[in-house]
Amino acid sequence: MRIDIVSLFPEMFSGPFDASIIARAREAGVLEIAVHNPRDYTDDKHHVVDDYAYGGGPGMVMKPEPLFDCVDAVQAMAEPRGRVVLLTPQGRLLNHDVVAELAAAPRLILICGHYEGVDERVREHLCDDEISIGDYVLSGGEPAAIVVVDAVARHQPGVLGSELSLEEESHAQGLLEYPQYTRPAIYRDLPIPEILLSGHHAEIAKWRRRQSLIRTARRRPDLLAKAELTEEERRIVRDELATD
Ligand code: 9D3
Repeated sequence: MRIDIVSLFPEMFSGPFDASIIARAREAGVLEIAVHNPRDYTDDKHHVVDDYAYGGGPGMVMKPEPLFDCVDAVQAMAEPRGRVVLLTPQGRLLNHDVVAELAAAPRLILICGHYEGVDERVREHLCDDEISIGDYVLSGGEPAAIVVVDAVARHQPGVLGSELSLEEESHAQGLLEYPQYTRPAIYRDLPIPEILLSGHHAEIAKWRRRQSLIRTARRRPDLLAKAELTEEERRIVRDELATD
C-alpha cells in the first residue's frame, strides 16, 4: 500500500515513521510513505497557505489552491489514484472497522489540516472521506495521520510477523484484554495469579476469557453490546455488573 501525506509540518513525521511497526512495514516493502508540503505548491513570493475567514471570526483558514495543486501533483506521481482522506474533528470516528476499510485501499492520500481549518471547497470537492480520531482537540491533523498510518500498517501482510496476530486481535475484538504477567513470578512481594503457573492450558484459557469479560463489564460495558457471548459468558457478565 502507498500512503501520501499532505502537511505543512513534514518534520512531525520523521520520528514516528522511522521506528517500530511502521519502519518494519516500510522495510518489508508492504508500505510506502511520502510526505508533501502544500507550501511547495504556492506560486506567490511569500508561499502563503492560509488567509482570514470570509465573514470574519478568529483564526486563519487554509487556502484551497495549495491543497488542490498539491493533491493533483501527488495523484500524478503514482498509480492508482489515491483515496483522499481529510483528517478533521468533524470526520467519521476512527475505529477497527474504519481502519480495516482504509487498509483495504491500494493507496491513501491523507490531508492534515492546521490553523482553524480548511476551506470548505477542499472538503466538498477534493476529499473522498473525512476522519476524526476522537472527541478531543488536537492542534492539527498530523498526530491523527500518524495514528491512521500505524493502525493501517498493522493490516498489511507480513507486518505483524504472523497473520495469526491480527486473527487473534479480531477474535478478542469486542472485549478488553486479560491481564498479562512475565517473570519474575514474585516481584516486591507481589505474586502472579497461581493458575498461570499450573500448566493447565485449558484452565488458563478459561481464566483469561473470564478476566476479559469481567474487565470489559467493569470498564467498557458499551463494548458488550457488540460482543458475541455464550449464555455462560452472559451470566459471568451479569454477575460482575450486579456486584457494585
Ligand atoms: C479549538 C478550535 N476548534 C473550535 C473552533 C476548531 C478546531 C480546528 C482545528 C479544532 C481542532 C483543529 C485541529 N484538529 C484536527 O485537525 C484534527 C483532529 C482533532 O482535533 N481531534 C480529533 N481528530 C482530529 S483529526 C484532525
